[in-house]
Amino acid sequence: MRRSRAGAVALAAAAALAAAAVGCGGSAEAAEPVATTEVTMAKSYRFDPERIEIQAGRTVTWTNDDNFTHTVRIDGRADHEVEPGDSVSITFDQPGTYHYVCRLHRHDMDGEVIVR
Ligand SMILES: [Cu+2]
Repeated sequence: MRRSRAGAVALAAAAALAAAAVGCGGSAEAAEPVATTEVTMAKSYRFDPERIEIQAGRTVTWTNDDNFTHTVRIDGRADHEVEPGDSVSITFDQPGTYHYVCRLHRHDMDGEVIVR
C-alpha cells in the first residue's frame, strides 16, 4: 500500500514537471517573429505581435486598440504618438532589425521589426 502511494506521488510530480516544460516551450514559441505588416496596441499595454518580420520596402501599421495613448519610437528615430482608435504607418526600406518602444510605457511595451 505504502509503496503504491509513493509511486502515485512520483507520477504526479513527473506530470507537473512535464506541464511546466510545455509551458516554457509555448512562451518561447510566441516570441518567434510573425510575418505581418499589422501590429495591434492591444489592451493591457502590449504590442501584438511583439516581433514581426517583413520584406524591405514594406510599410508596417500600428493600430491602437487600447484605451490609452501609446507611441511607436523606433530606436534612433522620431516618436509617433497614437491615440486610442488611431494608427501610424512606418515604411522600412533597409534590411535590419529595428527595436522599438512605447515611450510612455517603455518597461511594458517594446517590440521588434525584422526587415529582410
Ligand atoms: Cu504605451
